[in-house]
Amino acid sequence: MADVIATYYFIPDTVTTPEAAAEAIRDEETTGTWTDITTRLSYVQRLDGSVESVEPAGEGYVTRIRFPAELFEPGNIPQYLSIVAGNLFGLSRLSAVRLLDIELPDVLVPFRGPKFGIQGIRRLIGTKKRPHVGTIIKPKVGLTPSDTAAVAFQAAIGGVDFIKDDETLTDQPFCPIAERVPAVMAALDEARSETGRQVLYAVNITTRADRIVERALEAIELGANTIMIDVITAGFSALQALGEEQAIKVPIHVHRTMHAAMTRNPQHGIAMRPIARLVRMLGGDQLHTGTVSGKMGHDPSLLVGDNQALTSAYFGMKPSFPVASGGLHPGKVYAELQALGTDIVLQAGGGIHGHPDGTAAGARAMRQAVDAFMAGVHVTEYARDHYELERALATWGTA
Ligand code: RUB
Ligand code: CA
Repeated sequence: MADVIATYYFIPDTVTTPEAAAEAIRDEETTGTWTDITTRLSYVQRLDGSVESVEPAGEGYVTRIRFPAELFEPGNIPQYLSIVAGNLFGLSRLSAVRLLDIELPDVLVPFRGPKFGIQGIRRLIGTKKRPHVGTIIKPKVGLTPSDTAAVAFQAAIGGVDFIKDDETLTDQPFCPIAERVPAVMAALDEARSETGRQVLYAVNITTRADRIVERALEAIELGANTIMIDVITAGFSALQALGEEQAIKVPIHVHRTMHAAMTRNPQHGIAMRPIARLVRMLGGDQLHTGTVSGKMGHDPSLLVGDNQALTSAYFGMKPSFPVASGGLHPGKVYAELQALGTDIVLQAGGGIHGHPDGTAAGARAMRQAVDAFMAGVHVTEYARDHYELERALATWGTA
């Protein structure tokens, strides 16, 4: 039976050799503890695992550790994480340790992946190649349902493909789902009768795990054509419940708020790549992975690989749509598409609703910036006869 391989970056403490530090991870996460134990009967040895390699890297080392597949309960993601991303983070023999990637054998991947994926979402919207443009309704909280719907209408007639709630808007009394979803969907129907274009609206159904499927089904009953989950705060099991629920027949948009507590320190924590793999396996159709030029800051070389974890061949699963979001505006579209390719959702909140001529003009400017890229025309050149784009570039520049 093939086993699990987890790759870690680590820095040992001053008195521990790199090999001993890697063995400490293996021992803690398999059959060992801090001292020899009398209850370690001989037949337990098959579950020991092994340190496959330890190589110098930067200020520390990279190790590949093999964990026997039998240690894992198939399909139980919390239990997988308690092994490959568990107690090891607190071991004092390592001054820093970061999970970089995880390889699973097929027996441990009894998951179906996204129901829609990139092609399924493209079919819903009616696109073939071009990047999708999305927006986050801003202000992120505070608007009433009818004002939320009014902003959604403007974004839709301006040409966005996708509209979403922000991560902190769920079902607060100032904008309850029961009123927000019908209001936004009616606005999008009205926009469709003007433009002929279907726009997706992802309502944030994040809630306690035991109620999340119920809330998703309620939102769909109210007309939602996409649902959104904050996967790190809600938990991977909550996403799994949504992904495996056959009655949910709409795409799942996955926001990753709180991820930076794990991903930001390059020497410690959990990299985005294993998070992306889990989200795809568990049914996320779209996932925020970051931008090369936005407000959150990412290493472009890692981001391309993270997006590939969503899109390259993986146990026959559909590819998930990577979402670039955070501080984007029309002047940044070229850099994003140049680095990340065109199978991407570009989202702009402030970069659409902050346009000096309002939301519809902001949406048009984003679409024009995408059209410029697809036509191979420089954005400043394209702006000469595209007024909304010209105004956006004059406001925010092209850096
Ligand atoms: C972006 C926004 C998203 C962030 C999250 O708004 O609301 O929550 O992109 O970051 P704006 P990430 O376009 O106004 O900056 O996508 O990196 O997880
Ligand atoms: Ca946000």
